[in-house]
Amino acid sequence: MSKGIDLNKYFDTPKHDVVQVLDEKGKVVNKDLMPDLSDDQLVELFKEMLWSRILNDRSTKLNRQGRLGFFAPTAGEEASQIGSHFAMEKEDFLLPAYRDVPQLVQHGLPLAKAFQWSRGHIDGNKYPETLKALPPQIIIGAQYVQTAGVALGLKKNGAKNVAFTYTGDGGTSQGDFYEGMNFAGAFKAPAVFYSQNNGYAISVPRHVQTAAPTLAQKAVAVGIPGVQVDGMDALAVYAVSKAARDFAVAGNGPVFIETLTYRFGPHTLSGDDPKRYRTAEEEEEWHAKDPLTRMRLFLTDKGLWSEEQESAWEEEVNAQIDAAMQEVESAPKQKVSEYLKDTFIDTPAVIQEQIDKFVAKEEN
Ligand SMILES: Cc1ncc(C[n+]2csc(CCOP(=O)(O)OP(=O)(O)O)c2C)c(N)n1
Ligand SMILES: [Mg+2]
Repeated sequence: MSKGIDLNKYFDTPKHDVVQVLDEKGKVVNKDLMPDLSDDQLVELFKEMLWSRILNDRSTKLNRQGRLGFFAPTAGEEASQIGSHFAMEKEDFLLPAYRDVPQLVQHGLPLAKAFQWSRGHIDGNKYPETLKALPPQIIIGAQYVQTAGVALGLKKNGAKNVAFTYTGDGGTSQGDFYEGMNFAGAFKAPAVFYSQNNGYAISVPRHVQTAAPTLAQKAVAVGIPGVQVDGMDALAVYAVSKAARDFAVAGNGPVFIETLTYRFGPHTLSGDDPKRYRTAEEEEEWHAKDPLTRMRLFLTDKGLWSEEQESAWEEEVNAQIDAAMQEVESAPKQKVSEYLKDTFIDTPAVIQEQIDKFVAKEEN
């Protein structure tokens, strides 16, 4: 039996409050943290969130009609996704995961490209030169390592810009998660790492995923700040993100942010049924925290938003989506030969043979 050392005393969880600005009724609960945004900016933030919800709903329908392919629902995560992106500058670099298409489009990716990507068309991965972003990462955690590299590059080039990346709660169990944050921390690289904790990695609940009481505390091991924020509160997410960006640009190194959020829909539209692992009560509890509801109440209370404005904006967004879809559906179909041509700089003979075979087929 061991003597003198009580390991139970060595469990350590930093005690910090979850950052919150708005409560569920849209009331300001923390005036000191109220971000410095003009009325126009507050409205813009809400309009982007609403845009994201409409895009979610339309993408779901388009997928069911067979007009879109892969889609990872985003409803419920608007404060986390749009609130964080709102703190990004155009020249900042975005490294998203598969659920982060809304931030990508807000960062400058044409919506039609996002739809091409969903449909598996290679043109969906060909980005405008000016867009500082990589396509959505499917390999869980890989974007954390890439972000460390991008951020170090920004630092070495003397850019006053930051790399922003996102993973989920499940992503924090991957080796890449630690490697990326450790490297960025060691080199004081300007990065903001997000874990959007929506409670589940597909069907695996957060508490089964890791013994760590919070995900934010995973930052402690690599010596960088780790902040837990109410991920249903866009103003809180923005406030923390803006502080993190300022911190990184000032040369203090990276920040890790855990947003406490929820996805209202399934993991993806490829066969997941959340009813098999979530209760209706739990879903109701989270719907009561809907990020759109509290922002809408907040703005309406300030006289900045009305039902008429909302209907007009919905119409405009739907028209944007229709136009992007029309562009995609009238574009030439993907050719297998094109896809193969893009795989190598110097095409090996065996691939050339396949290209020739497909070209012959496509010409018929
Ligand atoms: C390296 C790797 N392992 C497994 C998968 C399969 N996979 C896709 S999504 C997912 C769950 C991720 O959950 P989380 O990180 O919480 O993100 P969320 O989808 O909830 O946003 C898994 C295991 C993958 N894409 N990459
Ligand atoms: Mg998750």
